[in-house]
Amino acid sequence: MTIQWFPGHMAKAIKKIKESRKQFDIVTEVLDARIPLSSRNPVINRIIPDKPRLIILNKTDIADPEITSKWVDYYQSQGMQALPVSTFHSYCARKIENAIIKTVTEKNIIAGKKIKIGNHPVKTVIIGIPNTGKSTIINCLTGKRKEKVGNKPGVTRTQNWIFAGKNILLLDTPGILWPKFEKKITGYHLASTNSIKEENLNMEDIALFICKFMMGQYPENLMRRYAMKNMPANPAEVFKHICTIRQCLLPGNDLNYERSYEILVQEFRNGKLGRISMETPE
Ligand SMILES: Nc1nc2c(ncn2[C@@H]2O[C@H](COP(=O)(O)OP(=O)(O)OP(=O)(O)O)[C@@H](O)[C@H]2O)c(=O)[nH]1
Ligand SMILES: [Mg+2]
Repeated sequence: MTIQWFPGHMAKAIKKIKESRKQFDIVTEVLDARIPLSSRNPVINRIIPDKPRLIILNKTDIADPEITSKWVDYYQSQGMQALPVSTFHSYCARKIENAIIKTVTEKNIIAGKKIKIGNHPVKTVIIGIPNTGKSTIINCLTGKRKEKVGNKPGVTRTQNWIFAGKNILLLDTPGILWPKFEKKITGYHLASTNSIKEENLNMEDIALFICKFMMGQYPENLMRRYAMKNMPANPAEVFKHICTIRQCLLPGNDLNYERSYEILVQEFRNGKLGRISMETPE
């Protein structure tokens, strides 16, 4: 199955970001730390190629810590500031605030311009694919619950400027994807981590993808979560086992495989299977 999701509101959001790009000093790009390549939207580079960039790797609380630190090195080696965070940690706001100021001052020194933080606020757009935590980050920075957040893609629909203290102005934007994923696996990664609207997905297909990935890369986590003494020979056996231990039954006591697919996908997305990263830098 080929996965793709590019509704009209994303095309509109891209147009609006393009129109307002002169207004921001830097771009703060929020990635999902579990999939730092697949969650990077190539359109962003195309529409705002020339602004200093801060890469935030969010949701590190559910990503593999060793792999996350490799991703930080990877992006820094490409001349970008990369910051691993979890919005669930109390120091998140301070860390991001400092990184925004550092990005703008460092880049302005390089460009030979003088910048005095405090004279005028640093303006940054908070940009990224759906559901990476952009609005949650803005709420952390402002200390308010002003921006609507939700554990599904496509929550933010409008673009708003919001003050975070005196020094920083933030523009919240809707999550944006792009018209065609070059690699099929990108769609699977985005679907696994909940950045594609569910009505565009086949749950069995995604569950199978996650199951095979876990069997290959994190077998102990899968066995631990579902109390399996040995790894079953194939995904079908894993789902049968989940049905049995979670009592997923249909009337007449047939196994409810659909339910087991939902269980695996939801628990993977919520970090119940442990701290998992789906992509590693080459
Ligand atoms: N585990 C984990 N979940 C997070 C973190 N930050 C945000 N979330 C959750 O991710 C979900 C999406 O958060 P939002 O802030 O609405 O994401 P968004 O990027 O604004 O999403 P759109 O507006 O749909 O593009 C919510 O359920 C948040 O609670 C984090 O650091 N760790
Ligand atoms: Mg949002």
